[in-house]
Amino acid sequence: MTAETLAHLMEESNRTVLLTGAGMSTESGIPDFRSSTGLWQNIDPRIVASTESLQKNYEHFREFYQMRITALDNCKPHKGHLILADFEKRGLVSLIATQNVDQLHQQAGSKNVAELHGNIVSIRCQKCGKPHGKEQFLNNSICTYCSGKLRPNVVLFGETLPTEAWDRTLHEIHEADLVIVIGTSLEVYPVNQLPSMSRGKLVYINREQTSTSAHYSFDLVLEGTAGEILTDVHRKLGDLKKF
Ligand code: BV8
Repeated sequence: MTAETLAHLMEESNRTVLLTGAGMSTESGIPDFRSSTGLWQNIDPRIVASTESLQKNYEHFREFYQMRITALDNCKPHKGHLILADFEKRGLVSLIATQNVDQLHQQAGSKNVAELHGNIVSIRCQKCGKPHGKEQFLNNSICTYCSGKLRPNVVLFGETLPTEAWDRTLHEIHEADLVIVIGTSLEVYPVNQLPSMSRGKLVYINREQTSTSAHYSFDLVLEGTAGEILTDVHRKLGDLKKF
């Protein structure tokens, strides 16, 4: 019933925006942050993923991101990512605003992706901002130009979000008549303000119930994994649109 309901909502919508989080990537082998198997169960994000850690704890910071960047080499988009790219191709999705830093949406073929928290696959110098290669970060190099510290282009706790991605997302959410939130606990500000900015229908897809769904008045909540739910919706759309 609920997958079919979502298929109908998507078919009727003129502009659908997706908001994804780490739960969209766990089926690709990338751990999330706050579920029982999440990264923050054993690591304090303030020690490894904040502006303070970059300044005062650089070795810890660098080790944490070297581990995450290396782990990405064995991860690829799963069926759910490929289905979202197919939805975009068929004009059913206009933007994916993601908190994910792994670029799996783009690897799956999605073109309109706003990286609200940046990514860990590109590197820059913290001091002069010049781009550097991933290998230079992985082998503990310093900036070629100013000897500054190298860091991934990820938005750390305490950093502002990229203006272009944020503004584009705000505009799209404002115009959307359907916003589908997939695999995020909505704990992180300011992304967690986005669903309440939607004037359209609001749908939540998550593996488990979180306190979140109580906060937001979702029109529809689908409990289960992104992969299985998106597969069901894709099948139902096929029945509807004969595509
Ligand atoms: C800013 C980069 C202002 C790191 C990330 C006190 C109160 C409120 C706010 C604050 C506060 N103190 C500080 C703040 C602000 C802070 C913040 O919100 N902190 C929170 C945590 C308390 N925010 C910031 O600092 C932001 N910047 O506010 O700037 C400013 C203004 C002027 C000048 C300077 C600054 C920056 C936030 C960005 C931080 N960076 N990532 C990295 O990734 O390495 S956040 C990090 O959390 C990731 O990006 C991640 O994507 C994001 C959100 O997490 P989720 O994606 O939701 O993941 P989570 O594990 O939580 O949930 C996944 C869900 O999926 C689970 O429910 C799980 O059950 C489900 N799931 C799992 N598998 C599946 C599934 N569902 C379906 N299918 C599955 N297969």
